[in-house]
Amino acid sequence: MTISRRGLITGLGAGLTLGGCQKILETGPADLLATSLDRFTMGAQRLVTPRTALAREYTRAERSPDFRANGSRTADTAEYRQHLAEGFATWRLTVTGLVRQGQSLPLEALRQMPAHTQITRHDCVEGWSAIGEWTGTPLKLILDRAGVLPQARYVLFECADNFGETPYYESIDLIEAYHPQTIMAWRMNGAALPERHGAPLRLRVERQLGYKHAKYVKGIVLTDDLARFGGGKGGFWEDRAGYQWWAGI
Ligand SMILES: Nc1nc2c(c(=O)[nH]1)N[C@H]1C(S)=C(S)[C@@H](COP(=O)(O)O)O[C@H]1N2
Ligand SMILES: [Mo]
Repeated sequence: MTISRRGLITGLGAGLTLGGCQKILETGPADLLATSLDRFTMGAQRLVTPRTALAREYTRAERSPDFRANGSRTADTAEYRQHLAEGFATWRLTVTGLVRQGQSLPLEALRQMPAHTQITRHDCVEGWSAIGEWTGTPLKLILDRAGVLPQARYVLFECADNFGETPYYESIDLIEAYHPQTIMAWRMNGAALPERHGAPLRLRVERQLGYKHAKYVKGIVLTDDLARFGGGKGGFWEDRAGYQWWAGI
């Protein structure tokens, strides 16, 4: 005799249904329990869906012919000028803080890791948008290489530019950091990342507003406390102008 998979499943289903009916007849609270479990699942799903959803992606033909540069258009320090002149040959991205193994990664090491390309729309709070193609290393791969410690809650990006008096910086939480469209980009529209767009490396965190997309990133810090950095609000514009730390779009 052969028992088909379908037969097994049907049989199992019937048994469960019968069991369920009996249970409800015998004890009312089982039904109540099932309903509240459903409600719980739905609530959890509503909370989770917007965090895991992908940002819309576009076609190459939809790319903006002129992608505006905003904020710093260079990192105006002697150190940065030197790196720019050398084609960033000795430049390093450091990964420090709550990690198992601190990293000091040359651009070449990042380029040798699996890369991801995405064509997305950048939205600045100042009221302009632009569509661009970005290629880079998924932040997740960089974090995995360093080994994020369980106490870590935020990923903080230290930039090479001073905007006004203080260095630009930004931070995101770990859900945003592990999202597949969160990359450290080193190419834009098929060419090396231009100076005004954050060469040699900038964050693309596609479901967040423009100011979260830190340019000229030289350091990544894993932390459990944003209050220790800058003005304590997790980012340059958050400190200075009260912009929302959570800038989801
Ligand atoms: N290091 C650094 N990153 C930055 C800024 C900046 O001034 N310095 N400006 C932010 C703002 S407000 C926006 S809209 C985008 C602009 O990126 P783009 O110049 O590539 O258009 O970068 C963000 N990241
Ligand atoms: Mo912006």
